[in-house]
Amino acid sequence: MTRIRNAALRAKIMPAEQAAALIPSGAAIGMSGFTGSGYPKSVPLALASRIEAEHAAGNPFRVSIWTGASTGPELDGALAKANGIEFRLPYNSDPIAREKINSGQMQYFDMHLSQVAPMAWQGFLGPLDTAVVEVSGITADGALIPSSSIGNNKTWLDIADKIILEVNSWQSDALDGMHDIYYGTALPPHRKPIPLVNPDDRIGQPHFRVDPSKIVAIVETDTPDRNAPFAKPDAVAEAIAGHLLDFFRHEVARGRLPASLLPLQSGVGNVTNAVLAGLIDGPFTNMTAFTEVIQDGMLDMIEAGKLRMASATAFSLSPDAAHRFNAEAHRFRDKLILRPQEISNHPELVRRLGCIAMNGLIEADIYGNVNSTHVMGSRIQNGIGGSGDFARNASVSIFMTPSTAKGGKISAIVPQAAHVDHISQDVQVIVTEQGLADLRGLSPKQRAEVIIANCAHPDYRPALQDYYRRALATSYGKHAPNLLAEALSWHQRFVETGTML
Ligand code: 0RQ
Repeated sequence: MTRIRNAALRAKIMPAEQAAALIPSGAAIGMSGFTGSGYPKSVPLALASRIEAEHAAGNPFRVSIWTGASTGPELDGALAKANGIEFRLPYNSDPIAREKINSGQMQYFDMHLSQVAPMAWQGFLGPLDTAVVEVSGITADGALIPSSSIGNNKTWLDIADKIILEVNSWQSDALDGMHDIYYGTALPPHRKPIPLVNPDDRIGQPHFRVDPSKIVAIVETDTPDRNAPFAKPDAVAEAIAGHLLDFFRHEVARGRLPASLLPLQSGVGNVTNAVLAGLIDGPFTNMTAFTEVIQDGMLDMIEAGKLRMASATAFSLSPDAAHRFNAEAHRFRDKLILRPQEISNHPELVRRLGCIAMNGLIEADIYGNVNSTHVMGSRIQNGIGGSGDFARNASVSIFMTPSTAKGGKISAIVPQAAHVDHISQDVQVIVTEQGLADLRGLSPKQRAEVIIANCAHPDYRPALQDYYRRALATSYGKHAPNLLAEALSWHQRFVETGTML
């Protein structure tokens, strides 16, 4: 049965090439997509081919791409390869786009994910020419049934001059009803409280409203989401998860966390997936998640009866889990809610619900300032994503990492972070496979001692202790002692020799 149940809109069905031809050079395009789910899979490829042809003919052609977060190779990869992206926001993890950004060929504005929609509405990002949005269907009265991510789609559909829809029949039709689109946000000075007090509250409607006169093209697809596989947790990930579970048990025993914990936010990646796997076997029950992405581990926790429900803006599943989910989506219908990212990541809601935030990091310094984004202070890895939305507002803000990177040549604990995304006030707990540092209530000097003792790798611990002792003796100030001429010397040594050792 067709997914496009509105007869007038069926008349707008066309091939992707014809739809891509409607996008002019220089356009800003608001695309759907969040961590490899729900991104358009056909129009961006057609646009990339068109750009390549224009470039071959000697004509300049580049566009700006705004999304929810990361997408898939058919979008970021193809357009970056075609040298077609002039400007990108708010998050990228595609390797080709990363290389273009780091070699200076693409502008990138990496930003808090909750702030994209309000900034777009305020006009700070400029006009939006076209929205290209994947949906899983269109109702008889012309409303749009969202896909496997929501991201910023509500905003793109509202503010774009014209709209191209991809209707993807690969997406489960049981997604219909899982979404909660809140239309009550306003700009200052007209903002009202967002009426969500529990992670499972529904405050909006299941479908996007859309002005049909703005829809210029509809493209039918039947293509899977990117769905990167997760590695099986290794010993390092399992050790990190073990320290964190001990911490949760301890906090529950002390009466500082309830037995069901607090709504969980979990970044993507193998370490966070290992933590979720650990929670299945742990003593905590009736848990909830108020997070950005629903990963394999959360589906497993629901099936194990440990997680009561999860609220997010997108799925981020391995191919196996996506297959399982698509076959049995109806079983998860009352346990999963997908929301716009300005709601899933809203600081007001994260603070009200008291989330437990668990995110990865690139490096932390001995005072607990965290760099999530820039390798050696200048090469972007991905972006800050939602980590800042959650870290500052969570009731427990946890950052996790292996204690070394690149086979031991880089220490994740350094004298001074070469770039700071999360200041020490937003970093309450740091965990590596070596151990856990609970930094709450500690001064900078107290923090330095526990971070070095508990989190640093033994190969780097003596050098960190030596640096700290000398800084304490001779630093200009003794509040957060540093040796200015030496603080970034570990990074410089890596750049020059390929190792911090
Ligand atoms: O590089 O893939 O080339 O080997 O960074 O590192 O250890 O696999 O860990 O996948 O959890 O990523 C901070 C990047 C960690 C991620 C970061 C290199 C390492 C590897 C990945 P390779 P790991 P993870 C929810 C919240 C910001 C956004 C966020 C991130 C690669 O967690 O992007 O939190 N966070 N969003 O080798 C040099 C170091 C390094 C290093 C790691 N110190 N120096 N390279 N790497 N540490 C999700 C969203 O917002 C959508």
